[in-house]
Amino acid sequence: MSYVKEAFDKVKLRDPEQPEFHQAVWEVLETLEPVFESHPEFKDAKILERLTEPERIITFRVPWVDDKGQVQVNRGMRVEFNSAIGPYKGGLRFHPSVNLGIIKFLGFEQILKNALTTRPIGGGKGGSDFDPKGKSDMEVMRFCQSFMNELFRHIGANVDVPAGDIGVGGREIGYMFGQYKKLTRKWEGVLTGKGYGWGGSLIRPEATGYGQVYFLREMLASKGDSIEGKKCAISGSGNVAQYCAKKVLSYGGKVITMSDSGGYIFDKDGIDEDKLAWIMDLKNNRRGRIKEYVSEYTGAVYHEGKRPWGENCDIALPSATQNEIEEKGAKNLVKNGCLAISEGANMPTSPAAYGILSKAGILFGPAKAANAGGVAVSALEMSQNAAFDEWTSEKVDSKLDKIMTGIHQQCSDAAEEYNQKGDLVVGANIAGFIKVANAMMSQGVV
Ligand code: NDP
Ligand code: 2IT
Repeated sequence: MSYVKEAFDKVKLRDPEQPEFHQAVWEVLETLEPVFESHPEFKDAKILERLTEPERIITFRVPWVDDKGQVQVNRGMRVEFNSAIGPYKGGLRFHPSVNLGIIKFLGFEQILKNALTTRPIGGGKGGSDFDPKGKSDMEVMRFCQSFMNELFRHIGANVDVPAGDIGVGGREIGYMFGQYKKLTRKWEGVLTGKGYGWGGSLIRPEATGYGQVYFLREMLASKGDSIEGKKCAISGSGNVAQYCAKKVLSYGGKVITMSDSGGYIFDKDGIDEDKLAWIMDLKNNRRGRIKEYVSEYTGAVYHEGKRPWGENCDIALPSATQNEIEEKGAKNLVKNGCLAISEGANMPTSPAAYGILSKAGILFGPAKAANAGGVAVSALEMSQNAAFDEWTSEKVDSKLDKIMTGIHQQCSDAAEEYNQKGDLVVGANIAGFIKVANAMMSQGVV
């Protein structure tokens, strides 16, 4: 049996009930065999075995009182996965589906993603099975404060720096930051994605979606093509999807779909700047459902319980959640002549779907490269906080653009070096892995 398969079997055996974690690990390990041929020292140092076992896992009870005076109990967790190249860094997800396997998959992805950003940040992830949907602002505040009442012991500006993910945006980061400050008496860059004016970086809200589209631009440019005039199917309508749509529009692309967990909207005339502003108000302020779009824009159609991949599009931009492109969706995308996919969500493409897309030769930007813009600007926020400085949007955006262009280059170069030219999945895995493995080699067995 090959070394990577053996290492993977051990991972499965140790935690058999974590399918998403297994999927994330295997998607990486299956591409690393050639690295161990040229670097046998990584095998001797058990880098894989160490990389797949978190340095530390913290789980805790989060009790809080709802608006009716009832006591509620959720579970909180933080997986401090790998600190070889910097403090643990990665988001917090609040969603009823959250469990340890999901947080471990996200934390594992984050290690390699963060390495690709070229910033000194290690990998971590956390969250809770708390569902912010339908909760009042005061309920969300009480939950966030209770969550931080335990988490504050484990984090710090140079230790572990959480941020947002599904269900955690500016509002939640604000409440958690306030509680951290009250408990520790420290104003420090312990969370990123803070509000502008109290330590938040300009362009952080935009960064993941913008970065996803900069990565797409680079993939298309490598084939002499561009975004202009392309029909883009976007899933999700949260933070990543919104700014992905905005950047597509600025490059002259046409956005034909957006979605939420209820279904998707198709607008044949395109979702333009004004319609997007309406969606952003719906989602960020009124906290409504995407189906309300068709009452406002009557030319559009709502498809209940469906995902947008059956629509005829040139480009697919999955920006909602894991495994949202499955076999059927992938077959439809191929059939309809889709040219490129840039992943905004983490692990949105199932392994079977990826097999179909890759066989068809569709340009594919994997999440750990294509969505790294968010965490990259988080690292820029940490730099600004550490220096008590504030940069202009132009400065942050231009750094983001350079980082994304650089990540595309790193992935292309690594794929070529390992004789798999053009395979950005292989390139992202190898480039990220080698950086972390070298750091681990230098630091001894810890
Ligand atoms: P938000 O909470 O802002 O938005 C999430 C969107 O995805 C919503 O439209 C939501 O619909 C939809 N969604 C969530 N879960 C499901 C589900 N199970 N099935 C269908 N739709 C679902 O989160 P973000 O935009 O921040 O995150 C989106 C994705 O991007 C995630 O995979 C996240 O890990 C990834 N990501 C986020 C980064 C960031 O900086 N925020 C950085 C890099 C990656 P509904 O409102 O109905 O739940
Ligand atoms: O998946 C991700 O990269 C994020 N949710 C952002 C993490 C961060 O620390 O900004």
